[in-house]
Amino acid sequence: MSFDLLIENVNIATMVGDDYGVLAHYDIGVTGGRIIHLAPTSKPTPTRTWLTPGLIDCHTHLVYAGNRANEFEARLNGKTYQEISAAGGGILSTVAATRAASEDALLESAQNRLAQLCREGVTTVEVKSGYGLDFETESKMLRVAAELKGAKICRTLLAAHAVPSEFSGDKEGYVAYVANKMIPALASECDAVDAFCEGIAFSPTQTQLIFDAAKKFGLPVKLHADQLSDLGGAGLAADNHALSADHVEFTSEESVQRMKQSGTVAVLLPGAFYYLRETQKPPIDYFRKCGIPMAVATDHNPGTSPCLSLLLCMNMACVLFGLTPLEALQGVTKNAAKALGLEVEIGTVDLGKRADFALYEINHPRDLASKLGTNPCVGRYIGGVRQPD
Ligand code: DI6
Ligand code: FE
Repeated sequence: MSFDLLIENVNIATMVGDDYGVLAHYDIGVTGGRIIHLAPTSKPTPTRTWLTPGLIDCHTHLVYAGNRANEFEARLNGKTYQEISAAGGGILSTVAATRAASEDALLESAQNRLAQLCREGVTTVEVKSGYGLDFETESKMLRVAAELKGAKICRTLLAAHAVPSEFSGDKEGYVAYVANKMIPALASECDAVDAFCEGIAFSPTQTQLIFDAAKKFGLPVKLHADQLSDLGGAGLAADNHALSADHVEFTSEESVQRMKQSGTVAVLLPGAFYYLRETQKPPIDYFRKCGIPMAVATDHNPGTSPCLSLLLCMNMACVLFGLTPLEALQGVTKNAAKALGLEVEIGTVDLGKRADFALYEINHPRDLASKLGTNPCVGRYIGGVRQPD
């Protein structure tokens, strides 16, 4: 049998089933971008090369301009994230920089960040808008996301991220503008719609208006929910059949019950928890008890998680939130695929799936979450095509 690509004698963590799904000393064959052959190798020799599904970062804000190190410093001098935001810093300072930046400059900086993320074996990345908050800049951000090279990109419209200065004092007016103008005009440029449901951002009622508009265009929804307080965001997301509820530190058991009903994924963002020195942890035990799939993502953004290492976020999910290394790897493969609605295509190594995978020099896949600051990735394939290092 001949293939477009044949990799021989690797150990595979397929992530099929409830465990790593280990296939030791296997060959994997790809044709037409799909996995069509998985079989024990004919000449097994000792190997430390492991093949996993390509990693998926299912929550990032990768496109932006500016720098917020001043806020990191201000927080360590005693200010809170909410105080900085109320004083016009926070998201709005990145909005000003992003509006002012040229499309080329935005693309160059985002392309650089993407390259760093991918080095560790990432092959699919979700990228949100949300630092434009006007039609022109939101569409500029989505265009830049579409031009990124080196990974599969899923685009999310996050126009309801903050209230821009033009609508200062008129949150309702901005929500109406997003629902009636931005979502209709940008529906064909994105794969999903997100919002920030929080005291410093949008209320559950306003979030519902955004979701209603998204649904008119058949767009799936997701939500920044319960990051700093419990407004019932994850429950609201679940009631709207959201793909995911993200952050979820303050999520109540009642909301988790509603997530269970709808199959909504809990996306854990330990980088933001760490960077803001938060103390309220997501209800991991209750997620487990209810069988809620948990994903792990970087939430890369300039204000609350300027982190470009998904492997580090896996480690943080273990150390800070108590995930097991297996759960952390599920969180960046099959559960992250589900958070993007792509579980039929990617997230496991299985016959018929897209041939997106990563190669690592490790002893066992548990090593991926167990170490920090090292990068054992030695290869990356998208649709069976080897990606440049
Ligand atoms: N939560 C986050 O962690 C990012 N957005 C959000 O709603 C932070 C965005 C920022 O501070 O720039
Ligand atoms: Fe975020």
